[in-house]
Amino acid sequence: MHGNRIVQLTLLVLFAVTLVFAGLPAWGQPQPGMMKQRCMDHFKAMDKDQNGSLSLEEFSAMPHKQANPENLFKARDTNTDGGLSADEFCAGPKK
Ligand SMILES: [Ca+2]
Ligand SMILES: [Ca+2]
Repeated sequence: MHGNRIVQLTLLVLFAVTLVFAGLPAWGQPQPGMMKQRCMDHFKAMDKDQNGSLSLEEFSAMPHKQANPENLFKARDTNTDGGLSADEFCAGPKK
C-alpha cells in the first residue's frame, strides 16, 4: 500500500531525528563526569602496582614535557605523603 510506505518513512525519519537529538549533548562540550573518568583511566594505567597510589617512580614513567617530573609530582601531592591518590592526580597542581 502506498499510504503504508509513507507512514513507515515518517516513522523512520522521526526515529532518526530522535537519535540525533538524543546524541547531540554527548557530542557537545565534554561532561564533567567524562573528564574525571578519563583521568581515572589515565591514573589506573600509570599505577603499575595497582595500589591506588602513584609513586614518584610511577609518575615519572609518564613522558613529561617538563624536564623535572619531581616538581610536578610534589605540586600534586597535596597531603605530602609521597604518593599521588587518584583525587590528587586528577585535581592537578595545587595553587
Ligand atoms: Ca602505585
Ligand atoms: Ca598524596
